[in-house]
Amino acid sequence: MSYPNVPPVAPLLAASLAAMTFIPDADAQPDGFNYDEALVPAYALPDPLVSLAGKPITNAKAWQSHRRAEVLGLFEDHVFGRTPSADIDVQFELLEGDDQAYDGRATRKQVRMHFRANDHHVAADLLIYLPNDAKGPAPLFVGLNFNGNHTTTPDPAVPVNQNWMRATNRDGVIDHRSSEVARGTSAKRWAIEAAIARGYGVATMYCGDLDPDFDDGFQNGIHPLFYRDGQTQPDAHEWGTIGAWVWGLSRAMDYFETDATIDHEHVAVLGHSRLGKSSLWAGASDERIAIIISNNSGCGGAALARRRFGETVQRINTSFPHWFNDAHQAYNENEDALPVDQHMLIALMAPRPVYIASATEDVWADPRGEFLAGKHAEAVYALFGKTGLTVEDQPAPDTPIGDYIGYHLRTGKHDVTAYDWEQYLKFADRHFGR
Ligand code: GTR
Repeated sequence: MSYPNVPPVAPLLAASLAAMTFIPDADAQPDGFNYDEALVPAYALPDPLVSLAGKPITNAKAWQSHRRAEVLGLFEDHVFGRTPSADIDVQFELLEGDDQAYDGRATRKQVRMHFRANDHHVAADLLIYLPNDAKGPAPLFVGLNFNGNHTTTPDPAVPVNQNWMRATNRDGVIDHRSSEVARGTSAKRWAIEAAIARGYGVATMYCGDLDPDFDDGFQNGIHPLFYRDGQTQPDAHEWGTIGAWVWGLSRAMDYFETDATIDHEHVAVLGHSRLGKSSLWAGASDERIAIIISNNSGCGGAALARRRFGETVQRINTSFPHWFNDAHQAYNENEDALPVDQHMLIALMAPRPVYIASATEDVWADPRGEFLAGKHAEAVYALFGKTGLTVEDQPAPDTPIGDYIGYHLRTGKHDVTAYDWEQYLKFADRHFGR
């Protein structure tokens, strides 16, 4: 696979300078943003239960047959972008498999997904572990990863991903290219052994296989596969990078449907931070996903945009102009004009179970705004006779709550921890009847 517009490999000197000055994206709580609850502006949220024509939506049938599509369309047009329709040839190639992974407790499969159109070819590798003591097809957690499949596990059979990496000059990545040193560096974020022990499979894929996480005008990754004759970049309402990542998750869902060892009706999608925004968008756009988990997803994810607490729409569109569609730029410092807010993204999961997780030190992501998005989505769950969070106020740290909308505020930083996974496993056990 080759990416024509990947930035050139920088000289070593520049690399070591960058290493000294590198500030992790997600740990920053930049100055000039509001972190004071008392300074949150007054705002009015759009009502998920009033149609564009002004009609009240009073039952599940009206939501499912009409209003849901309207809300989904608003997120497509104004936030994440529309996925163009195009004829893409998709093929799955089993690269290898081994039933002795994790000391014989799991079976590993590595599946290469090939995407071809317009003389372009892009491949994305799906790494799957399934429990060996499963009584039948295994339910599964699937999630995108930030730095390559080889970083999610110490398993030496997973090849080092050769594609461009956003993070650089740390954790075995030099000049945006990974190495053997990176193996297992994100393993703490992937509770593969805990999941296997409880009868779940885990599947993951590197988001940069689908679209490298930088703003190159959409010349690399899967976007060019979808261009019409003469088109050189997505139209204003078409998708950005998050849309491409989510398209890849749906192709993974297609694969699961072909694999008899996977219970494709019991798949939970999980994502952290930008990949948590992606797991929510995946759950909204692909109703085959049975449980949706947003870990510290923040602005553009679970956090209400109108609160302008921590990261704002303008800031995210400036730092990451490629994540959303071009039309989303119109809402920079103009959140009140958005025809949606993120409670409506949560509502698009209904009636499926959704879990929103925050962390006490992750104020950039607005933990309270993440909770409130769940709160304001409850009205849609109620149409289905389902209870949501079950509480009125944001719970104390480390107190998981919720029925169909799960929530916790973990003590600590912007991260995915064993504690977070423990709550997701319990939530899945409960909703999958295990
Ligand atoms: C930050 C960004 C957040 C979040 C985070 C991450 O820089 O502002 O919205 O997406 O990166 O993905 O780690």
